[in-house]
Amino acid sequence: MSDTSPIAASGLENAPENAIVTGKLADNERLKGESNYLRGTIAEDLKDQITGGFSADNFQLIRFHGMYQQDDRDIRPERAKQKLEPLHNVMLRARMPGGIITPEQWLVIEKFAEEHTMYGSVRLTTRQTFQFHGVLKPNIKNMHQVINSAGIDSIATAGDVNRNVLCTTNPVESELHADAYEWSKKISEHLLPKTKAYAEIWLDGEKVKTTQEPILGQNYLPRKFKTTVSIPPNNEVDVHANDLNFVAIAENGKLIGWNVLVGGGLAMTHGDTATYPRKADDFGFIPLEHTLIVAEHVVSVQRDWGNRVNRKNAKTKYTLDRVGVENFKAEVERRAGIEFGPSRPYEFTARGDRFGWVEGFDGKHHLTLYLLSGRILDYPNRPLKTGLRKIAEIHKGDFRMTANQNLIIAGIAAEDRDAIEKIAREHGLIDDAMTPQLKNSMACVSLPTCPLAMAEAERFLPDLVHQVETLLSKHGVPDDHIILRVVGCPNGCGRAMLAEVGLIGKGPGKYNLYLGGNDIGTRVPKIYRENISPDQIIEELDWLIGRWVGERFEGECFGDFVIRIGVVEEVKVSKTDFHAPPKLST
Ligand code: SRM
Ligand code: SF4
Repeated sequence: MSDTSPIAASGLENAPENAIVTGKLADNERLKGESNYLRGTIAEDLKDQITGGFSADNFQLIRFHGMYQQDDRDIRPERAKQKLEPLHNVMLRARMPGGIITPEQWLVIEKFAEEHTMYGSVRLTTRQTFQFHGVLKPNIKNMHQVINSAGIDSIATAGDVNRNVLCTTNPVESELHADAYEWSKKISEHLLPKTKAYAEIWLDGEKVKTTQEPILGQNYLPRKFKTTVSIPPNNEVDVHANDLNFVAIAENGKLIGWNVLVGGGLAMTHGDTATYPRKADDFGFIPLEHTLIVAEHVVSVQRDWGNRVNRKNAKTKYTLDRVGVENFKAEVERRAGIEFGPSRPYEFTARGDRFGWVEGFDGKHHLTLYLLSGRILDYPNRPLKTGLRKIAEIHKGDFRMTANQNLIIAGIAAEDRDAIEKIAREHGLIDDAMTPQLKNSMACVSLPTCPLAMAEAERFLPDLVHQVETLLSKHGVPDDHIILRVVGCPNGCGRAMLAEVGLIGKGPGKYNLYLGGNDIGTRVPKIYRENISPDQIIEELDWLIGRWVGERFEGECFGDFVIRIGVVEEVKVSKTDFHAPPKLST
């Protein structure tokens, strides 16, 4: 493989001139290409007990198997002082399309977390799955075998592939949810890598030579790729954070097809204006029978036209901005042999979880629990993990993880409601003192496990929310809320770049403050203050909330208000507006 030529061997005949970025390929391209379909030397590395880590390329390759090598940053300096290598361990992220898990599976993962991880927690993520943090090398293979025996795997939850497919969780609306969930599983299966490397390495599966990856290609995708299935009016999955979105269109309560939205994504790099959060574009309507072929060819066009030279500009959102939305769409149509129809009308009106009890279309009951940052542990006076274990022991329905890091105990018979609510209350899983503000606040993991964190997020959130609650009370609106999200760095894992108030870590104790997203997740916010401390954040929010309460129109959300009064300008087209300096008013 030449390091200056494009990887794509096909799909070039109709490509616009700038479809292929030439130049020295990113090193990840070499390591994927040489990996023998994601095997590398992981199996050999696993036997090396001299180090707790993975060497060279395997450090990256284990991601395709759903793991990241980490170490606890709180204890890193102390270990360095003692001349010890960092306490290497892995974080595992499971594959769970639509976030549904049975009580039996829950008991298995909870037991593993308790007995074999450094932190003992099960961490629900913003993409409807769970993570174990702190699994030491001798336990890794066992971990895969344990979760696999419960029917769970971690294939392609990280790396340059299609990740866990999200699906609107709340099962109350109609049969639409059941249908949408089935599609999320089909899409996930269809786009999975076909290599048997996972089974071979972790499950002692038969060695089967892989000869091709028909959809992803030998070098897999240029970068991570994310897909959702959503059911309006709920935008809980935050479609604009994702490369590919199937928005359900129904007639007479029956799912008939999708509007397909392509090219969303939230990450950026501080100081690099060639990177920015971007909303997805609406390609139009397709009937159900075109779902898999369209998914396949949005992926294949991105596979062939995505930037393999610069990983910071490699996601689908940048490919669209480089080649043009119409060119990308036309190529998907040509390869899939379909035409997108005109978009069908739909509306998002919410994206929060519906906390507490709701009754479903089938007469079953569902209980949505708020779990601060999705971290399930036994805290003093709030033994959340024990509570969920007790619920799992008697629950006959399922558990559904939401894209807001929360959990729905779903499918409860009327006669079991009281018993489950009693356990939830006794273990702090339901607490009537939780405010709407708390329930609409979210943070990414950040320190101590995330190697990319620049500032605290999950550990900063409780104090921050408490202060915002105090401001709302001070201004006389204790039951109102603002969509508030904090992330420890501009990668944006807690989706701050779709929040009304988004905080992005800049350095220890310092954040950039973004304002002007909306409450339904259809607008990217813009920077308002740079590099400020928690006290300065509260000072700014104090006067802004005061004005919002005093001057807002009826029902006007905070994000709409700050744009209307000119605190920040609206981001309409990310590429040009997001980094543009504010226009000076004359
Ligand atoms: Fe993320 C990398 C955690 C959702 C954008 N993300 C990471 C890593 C693995 C750090 C690393 O590369 O070593 C973090 C591990 C922290 C830890 O200790 O657990 C991490 N991301 C998370 C989770 C757990 C945050 C959470 O609090 O729930 C989410 C797991 C999702 C999942 O289950 O698959 C998570 N990450 C997201 C999202 C939100 C979403 O997808 O809805 C985004 C923004 C959307 C997007 O992709 O644009 C996101 N994570 C990133 C990026 C930037 C990607 C880019 O386009 O440049 C990175 C860094 C990277 O890939 O180089 C990253
Ligand atoms: Fe880590 Fe940054 Fe993602 Fe937070 S946003 S989990 S700090 S990569």
